[in-house]
Amino acid sequence: MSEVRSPVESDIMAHYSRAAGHIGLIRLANPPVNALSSAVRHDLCRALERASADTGAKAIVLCGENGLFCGGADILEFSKKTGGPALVPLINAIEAGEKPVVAAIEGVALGGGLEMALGCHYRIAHCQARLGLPEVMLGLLPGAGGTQRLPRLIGFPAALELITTGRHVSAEEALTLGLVDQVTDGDVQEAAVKFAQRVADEPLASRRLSTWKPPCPADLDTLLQGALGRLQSRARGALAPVACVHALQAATLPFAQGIEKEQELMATLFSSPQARAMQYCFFSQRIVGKWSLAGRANWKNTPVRTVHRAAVVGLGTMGRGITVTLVRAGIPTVAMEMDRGQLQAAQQAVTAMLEREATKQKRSLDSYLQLVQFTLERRHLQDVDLVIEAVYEDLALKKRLFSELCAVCRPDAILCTNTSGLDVDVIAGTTRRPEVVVGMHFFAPAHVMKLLEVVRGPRSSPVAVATVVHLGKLLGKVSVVVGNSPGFVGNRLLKPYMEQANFLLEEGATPEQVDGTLEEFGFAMGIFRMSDLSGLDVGWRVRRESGLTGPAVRPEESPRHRLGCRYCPLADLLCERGRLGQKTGQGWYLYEGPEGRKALPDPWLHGFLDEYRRQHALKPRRIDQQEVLERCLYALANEGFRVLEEGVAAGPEDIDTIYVLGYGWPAHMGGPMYHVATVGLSAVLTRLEHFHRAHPDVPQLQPSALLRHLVAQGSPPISKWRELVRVQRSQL
Ligand code: 3H9
Repeated sequence: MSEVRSPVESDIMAHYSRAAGHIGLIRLANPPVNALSSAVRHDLCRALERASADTGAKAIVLCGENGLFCGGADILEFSKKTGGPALVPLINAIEAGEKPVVAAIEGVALGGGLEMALGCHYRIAHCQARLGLPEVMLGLLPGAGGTQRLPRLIGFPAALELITTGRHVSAEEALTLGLVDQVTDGDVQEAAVKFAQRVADEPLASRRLSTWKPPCPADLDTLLQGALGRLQSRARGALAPVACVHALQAATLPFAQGIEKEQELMATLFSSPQARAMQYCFFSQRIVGKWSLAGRANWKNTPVRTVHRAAVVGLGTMGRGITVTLVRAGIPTVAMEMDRGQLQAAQQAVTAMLEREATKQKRSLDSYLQLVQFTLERRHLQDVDLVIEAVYEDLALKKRLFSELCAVCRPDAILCTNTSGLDVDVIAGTTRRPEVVVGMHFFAPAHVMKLLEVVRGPRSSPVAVATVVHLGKLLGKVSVVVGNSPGFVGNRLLKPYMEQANFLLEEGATPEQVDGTLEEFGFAMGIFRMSDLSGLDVGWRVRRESGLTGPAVRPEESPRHRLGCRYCPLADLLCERGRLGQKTGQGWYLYEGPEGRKALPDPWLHGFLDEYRRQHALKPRRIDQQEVLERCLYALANEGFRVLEEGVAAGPEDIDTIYVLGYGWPAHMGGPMYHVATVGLSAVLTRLEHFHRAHPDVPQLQPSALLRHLVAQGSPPISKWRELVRVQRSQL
């Protein structure tokens, strides 16, 4: 062992001690999640040696401190060169030991943590514990024997599902699957010690999973081939899910050969750019939680109010999803509508959604329904701690509602508006208490999507922001605190991206070509299919309200220019013809009918584009995939730099989290800012300069000052941008 470790007891990260009744106890101590860092692995080896040499100990319990078993390998060490014993032989040594080892699982056993538990001879879990092999979410596979031991223990179909999705399972489900031997609602260490006493003299041979013959169902080949086919089309270019299936396939081989294959596949993934991107996403989602406001208020020093009771006002699609999300998190909720018919429809829809949730969670529907009160009456808002307004996206309507909310709610109640881009401060200005008003931009479907943009108005109080961020976490969301700029961060960046896509149509591309390129890049959906899904009328209304189209436009104005800048009226023309997307069965694509899902190329649209180009004397040209990607994605990222310059987002991690969790950007490509950092800032600047020269009437293609500044600084790594931007802004 090359590493020299301090002998101070408090530094030791795997303590050995003796528990009652001749049981040795090894306790991992590496807060916050007892990750298996090189130091932990080193100390665990020593602890195991002590335990096996301790003649007074007949069996061993392995547990973790801080109410948590183990969160897996130390992800922070993946980018460093570290020493310490490797995990695979360490787990093999636990399994091969002569004394039974019982894993006492509380909190979580994830990744390498669960793989270590699979190397133990028995597993006891606390009823609240969660278990899983989430490596695929980090661009990896379970590379410490997980792909070989798990199918031996729970069978191929279940192992395949858990490993390729990275899903966490509850202790109860783990028991049903045979992943754990016992579940307790008491002290898990005590239960494990008792269990260890019971099994201390039992023969161990049959408890070593590596010696088990994998149960090979007759249809295994079909199962694995089917999974490969599905994943290849769904993974959108991600390597890890496919590698997981190949590693599982190797579990039909003798254990040692299977491990060899697992290691080989892991080595390829480990050094891949995709794994780096996904690990960046993991840490970004944690960094965004560390928000700070102008002044000194931040996530650490700001108190959070407990939301004992919440309300949702407006029960359209978003309001219903938000209600389900609150109820699912156990928060008593008043669900309010203004119209009796709407209320009844919403009650039915919410009940049906909760019924599905109850079945999934194996809970009674009543346990959910008793948390929700449907009402038409404002007085029911009097005692709530927080209201989420989710009415139609109409500023006048929202302003009216907020002045009423201010009159009816408690003075300290936090008033939130679910808006995708309206001015939160204007809404706050209609109340006597603008400090309690915060924006909460949920993404549809609100009970599914993990992203929440928390919009801090200039007058929002730190406590209100902190409370909403905390509520987001309780709802299972990743909250990103953003500034109050039109479209906030997500929708603001969407504008130049969409504009470029539209300009490309004018210049000769088709929606299929643009979408195909973006989907090949890894987007869940190309921009035109996405517009069809959300409805073309949404943007049309915004453009009419802002005078870009509609009666406010002077007849002498060129249809392709507004305020001196290039403008593409194609989407407006489709809307004028009633082509609003999926809802009308026609948009950028053709659908089987209204509400149809399958986007088909539309010969009418191709003819319409030809005619439009003829009318405007636009000579179509061949546009290659690289231009589609560069124009769309660099314009988007360029706006991202502007958002950073203005302090609307605190760092590139915020923008990337928003795009990965809310806009279908592939996690294995990190996010728009990560993407341009990977391509190279100087190369991106050169391309933007080139495109701006070619299209001088498109300001979004003009490279932002921050991009130029970063290039002038020698293109520092993305991990440094946050601090650079903060320092630069503090000097303004
Ligand atoms: C693996 O095991 C590979 C093996 O198969 C093979 C190896 C050969 N490492 O999320 P939180 C930090 S791959 C390092 O806010 P929560 C996290 O960054 C690993 N750090 O708390 C944060 O730091 P900070 C497979 C980690 O209560 C702090 O802990 N395992 C790790 O909401 C708190 O995290 C996984 O993928 C780690 N493994 O959720 C599990 N985990 O305070 C990944 C966390 O500085 N972890 N941190 O911001 C999680 O899913 C969640 O963190 C967990 C706790 C559920 C554990």
